[in-house]
Amino acid sequence: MASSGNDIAKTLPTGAESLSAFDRPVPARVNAAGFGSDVVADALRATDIPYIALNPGASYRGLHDSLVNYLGNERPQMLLCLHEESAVAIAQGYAKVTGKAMAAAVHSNVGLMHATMAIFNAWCDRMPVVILGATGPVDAVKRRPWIDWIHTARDQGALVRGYTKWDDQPASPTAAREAVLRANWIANTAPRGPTYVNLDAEMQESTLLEPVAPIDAKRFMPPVESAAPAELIMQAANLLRSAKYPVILAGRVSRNIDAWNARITLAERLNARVVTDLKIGASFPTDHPLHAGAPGGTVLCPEAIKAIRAADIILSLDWVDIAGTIKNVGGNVTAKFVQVSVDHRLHNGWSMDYQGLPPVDVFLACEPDVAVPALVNALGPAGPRAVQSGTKEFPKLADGKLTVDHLADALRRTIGERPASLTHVSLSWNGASWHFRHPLDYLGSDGGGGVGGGPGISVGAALALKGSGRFPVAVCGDGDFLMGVTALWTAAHYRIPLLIVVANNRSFFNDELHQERVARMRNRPIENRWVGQRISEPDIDLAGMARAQGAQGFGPVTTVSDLAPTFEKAIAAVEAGAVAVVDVRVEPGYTAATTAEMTRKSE
Ligand SMILES: Cc1ncc(C[n+]2csc(CCOP(=O)(O)OP(=O)(O)O)c2C)c(N)n1
Ligand SMILES: [Mg+2]
Repeated sequence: MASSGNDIAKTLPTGAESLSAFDRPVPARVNAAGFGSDVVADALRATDIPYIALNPGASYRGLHDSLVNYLGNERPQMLLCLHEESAVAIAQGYAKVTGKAMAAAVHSNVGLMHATMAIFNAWCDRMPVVILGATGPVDAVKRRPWIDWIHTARDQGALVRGYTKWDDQPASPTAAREAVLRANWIANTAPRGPTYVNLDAEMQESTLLEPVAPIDAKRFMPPVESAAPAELIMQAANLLRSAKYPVILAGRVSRNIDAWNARITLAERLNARVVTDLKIGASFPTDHPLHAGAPGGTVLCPEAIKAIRAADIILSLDWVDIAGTIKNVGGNVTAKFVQVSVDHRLHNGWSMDYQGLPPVDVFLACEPDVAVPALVNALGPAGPRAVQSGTKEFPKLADGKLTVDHLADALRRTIGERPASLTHVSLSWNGASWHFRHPLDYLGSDGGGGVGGGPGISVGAALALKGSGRFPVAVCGDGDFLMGVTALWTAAHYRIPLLIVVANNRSFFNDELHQERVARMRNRPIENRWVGQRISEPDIDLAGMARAQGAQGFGPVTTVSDLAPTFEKAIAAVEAGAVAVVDVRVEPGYTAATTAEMTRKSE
């Protein structure tokens, strides 16, 4: 089973075909590379990257010309974005579905500065993105006055080096070709992440004195697989076999359905409770009897806490934060740990997203997709075991005020039997309100906690899902939606169907809870928690903002009874090819467990 990326890309339409009607340039009848940037464009095509999301800038006008007039705006096709943050977020969302990198191009200095949060999100989410940037001529003599000087910096890559896997500033077209291939190779090799190539404007615009020698590009981007030694697999299997109360922490895994089924086989073979995490994409069927409660975000559900506390052996499938989880369940975890991960290869001195150092008894340095079938094999067959059953009920809906649970309930019922992908959920989302039964049912969170990523990530995911028969739907907080809303224009322009439902509590509510907690700790009035947080007076017309991007806007929906009829209309619009946004005015509030955790008086 391939662990690098997954096979979804093979089963989906290439997308490039479905968008090829848009933004067609007149034929430029250029057959041979004539400039440095033509060589870069050829290298990009050799990577098979179908799209390059971008916001333009003179620093890469050479490359821009090559993409349009040399490649004819296909393979890769440009996706124009209104903000660099959405360009990179779209690439992140695309990778969440396909497991593969798309490209994003950003202008020198300022464009890269705009892109940084999205790059950080992709980094923490371990999603591959090939970012192309540029610099004014490195040779100062060649710089245009003023603008080329302000948009040139020494070591521009330093802006993003702490949260990219690799960066380069190649000095010649041949070196740039190598840099693009290497950037693509490194981004797509586990642990995946963004890479950055800074293209000198002068190098791009230089005339080729002679053609660069052709190469077989595929040979420079070999697929890389890691496997754990058989002896360690056996040690892990022996530990797991001896377990009375095994727990699997199902973390960063691929969207591959065979790997999904292998995890079910392993859990059933061990009779292990399985814990999943809303921070990352679906990793185990949440309505399986072995799934412990509902998937949590920062706060684990009581069933998961109980299972982890009781565990004697814990198998982490690249769980995002083992040490933090131990802390969150009260610290008294006596289990032995088997860790399956290659994440340590990425850790650096700048970003601490590697989390606390966890105790590990057997370490399998490979991807979970590779380890799980090997463990199943090593364990060998076993008789049927009694499968424990947990409660899998959807949240009870309170009468009266419209809550996020009402929103989720009506949305789930209206979507009905359609295969749907939740491309994003709000911070207020209750993990119990939706079952994930396929790796594409849920794509995980923004990764880096960067609010504003939701719309762009969802557009990128919807792009990858276009034509797959899966219905893309996002639930965004109003704060998240407002910061990223202009990403919707890109979806509208390229006719990428997508439904976004805004859980609009008219507040940056997460931080109201933080202010409440501080007030409790300091014995100050909690009534003031809303000041500097509420987004009202005036209320923002979210449906109007959607319409302004070329999407269809619905709402505000203010009553429970209006939810389903409005969702029906919005779903019909999306099925007819539109981008639709439904503004739902929800009562501010998080799940009881999250609220209790966030507002407790003690540290
Ligand atoms: C770029 C960025 N700015 C600020 C924050 C701090 N922050 C975390 S959650 C949050 C509120 C988000 O509001 P919304 O999306 O409406 O979700 P809600 O908490 O209201 O459900 C903020 C401001 C952040 N994480 N990222
Ligand atoms: Mg909000």
